[in-house]
Amino acid sequence: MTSPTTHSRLLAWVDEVARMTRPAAIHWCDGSQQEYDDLCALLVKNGTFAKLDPVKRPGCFIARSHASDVARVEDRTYIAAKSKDEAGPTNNWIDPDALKATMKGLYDGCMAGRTMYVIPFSMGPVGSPFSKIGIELTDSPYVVVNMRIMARIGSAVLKALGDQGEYVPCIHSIGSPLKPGEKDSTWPCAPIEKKYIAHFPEERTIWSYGSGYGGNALLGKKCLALRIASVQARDEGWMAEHMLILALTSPEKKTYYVAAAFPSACGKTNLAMMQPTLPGWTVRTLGDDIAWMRVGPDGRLWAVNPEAGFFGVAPGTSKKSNPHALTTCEKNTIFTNVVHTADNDVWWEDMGIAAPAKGIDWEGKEWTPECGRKGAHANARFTAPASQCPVIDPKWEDPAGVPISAILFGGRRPGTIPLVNEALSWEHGVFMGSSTGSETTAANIGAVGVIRRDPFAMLPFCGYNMGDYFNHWLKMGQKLGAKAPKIFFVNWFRRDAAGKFMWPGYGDNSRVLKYVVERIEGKAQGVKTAIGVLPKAGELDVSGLNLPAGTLDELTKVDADGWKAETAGVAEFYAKFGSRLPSALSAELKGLEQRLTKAAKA
Ligand code: O2Y
Ligand code: MN
Repeated sequence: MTSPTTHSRLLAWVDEVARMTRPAAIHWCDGSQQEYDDLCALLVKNGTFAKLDPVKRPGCFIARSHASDVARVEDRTYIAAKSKDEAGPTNNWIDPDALKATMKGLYDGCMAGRTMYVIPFSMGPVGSPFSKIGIELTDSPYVVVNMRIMARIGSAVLKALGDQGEYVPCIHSIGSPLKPGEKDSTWPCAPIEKKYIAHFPEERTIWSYGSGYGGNALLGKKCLALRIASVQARDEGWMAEHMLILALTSPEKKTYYVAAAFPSACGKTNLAMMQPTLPGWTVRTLGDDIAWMRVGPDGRLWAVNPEAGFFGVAPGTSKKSNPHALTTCEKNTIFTNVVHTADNDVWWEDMGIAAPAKGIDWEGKEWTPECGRKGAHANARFTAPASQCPVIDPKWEDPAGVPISAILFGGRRPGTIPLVNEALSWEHGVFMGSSTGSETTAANIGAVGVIRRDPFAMLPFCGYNMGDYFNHWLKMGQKLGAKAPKIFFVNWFRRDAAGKFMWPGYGDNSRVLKYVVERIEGKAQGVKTAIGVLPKAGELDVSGLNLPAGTLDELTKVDADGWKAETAGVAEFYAKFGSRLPSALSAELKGLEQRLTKAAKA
C-alpha cells in the first residue's frame, strides 16, 4: 500500500518503527466504513469477535479478552519525565533512557507476522484549532475498530495534518509476535510484568506494550487526552480534565453547561446521561469522561469533549441507572467481557433484565445463573458512538465548545461529606478539588472500602507533578476572575448506620443540579458555614421523595468530628508535595481548620 501522506517526518517515523517492530505488512487507516467492516470481519475470522444477532443488535460484536488483560494497569503506567520531581509524588516515575532501552528490546521484532496499522486520529473535531492530532501505530485490529468509535480517525485527519503539522507519536503493540505458521490466540497479549504504558511528557510521546485493553491500548483516551494533554494544557494555558460535560435545561428553557470530575467508578456516565426525575428539567450529554477547557474570547471557561464515543462500564448499566446508555449501545457497538447469551445477545450483572438461562461468560466458560460465578467481568465495557446517545447535545461537536457555569467535584464518601457544598471562592474550590477522595471499590486496585485521595479525579491521569497541576488550577482562576464558574462538591454516596445509601441518586441527582442553578441565579441563598455554602432548609427540592425524617438534615449538616478527621487526612496527603504544594492551598487548609475550631467554640 502506498502511503497517503507527504508528511516527511511522519513517513520517516513510521519507517523507523516498522524497522524496529518488523510487521509483515503496513496498513494506513482511512477511517472508512468499508475498512471498519473488513477489520470486524477479520476479527470474526480470527475468533476475537463474534457477530451478535443482527436483528437484536445490528452492527454489534462481542469480544473476550485474556484473563490477565482486563483493565488499566496503574502499576505498569509510567510518567517517564527527565526528572522524578517533574513526575511528582503521585506518579510512577521511571528514567526515560532506561525505559526506552527496555522497551526497544521488547519492541524489537514484536509485530512479526502481524500488520502494523497506522491510525491518524484527532482528539476533538477534525480541523479545530483546539484539537490535537495523534498517530497510533498498532498491531491490533481490535484497537483500530475501537479507536474508530472513540476518536475521529483516518484520511480527514491526515489531510488536516498536512505535510508539516504537529502530532503526538503513539506506539502500541500487543507484544505477541507470530512465528511463520503459528496459530494466533483470540486475545494475544504479553504477561503483566512485560506490560508498559509509558508517557514521555517532554517529548509528547506515548509507548505502550503488552496490553490490548481499553485505556492501555486506545491511546487517544487516557494517555493522550489526559496525561500528555495535561502537560500541553499547562504549557499552553488551558485545562485537560477528567470530567463529564452536560447541558441542563430548566423549565424556563434556560440552559446551563456543567462540567463534573469524579474518580473512576463513581457513575460519571450515568450523571452525563441522566434522566431527571424533576418535571420540566432536561439533561443533554456532551461527554462522559474528558473535558478540554480554555478561557474563551468572552473571558468565560469553554469546554469541548475531545472524544467521539463512550467506553462505558457494562455491569450496573440498567434501565434504572442509565436508560440512555442502554439505547446508545443497541447498535454499532463493541462489547468486551460481557456474557454472550445462548440467543446471541449480551447480558451483564445488574442490567435490570432477567439473566439468560445459559450463556458463555467473559472467560469463555459455560455459564448459568446458578453457577455461582459472575458472568461479566466487573470492568466489562461497551464501546459505542456518542452520536447514538438519544440525549446527545446538539452542540457536542461544536469546535468552540460550550460555556461552563458550574464545576462539580465528587467522590464516593460514606460519611462526613455533605450532599452538596459550594466553595467559598475559586481558591477554596481548588482546595476541594485537590482534596477529593473516594472510597475504593472492586474496580480500583488495592484494598476495597478505604478512602483514596484522588485530586480532581486526576490521580491516575495527571502527566506531571500534581503540586504544579494545583498551581495551574489557581492560575486559571486568576485568568477567569469574576467570570469563573461556581465550584461545588457533591456526594451521592452517603450511607446510614445500617450501610444503606441515604440519597436515591441517579435521576434524583437533578434535585442537586436544580439547587446549583438556583445558586448561580441567586434564587437560593444557601448558608455560609465553616466548610462552604450549604443548602438552607427548604432550598433542596425533595418533593415526592419521602426521605426518612432527619435524612436531609444529616445530608446537609456540618459533621464537626468527621471534618476534624478529614482535615487531618488532607494534611497528611498534602505533606507528600513538600515545597511543590502551592501556599494558597496550605492557607485554605489552615483557614478551614480555623473556621471549624471557631464554629466548635460558638
Ligand atoms: O480499564 C480501562 O481500560 C478503562 S478505564 C476508563 C474507561 C472509560 C472511562 N474512564 C475510565 C477510568 O478509569 O476513569
Ligand atoms: Mn474515566
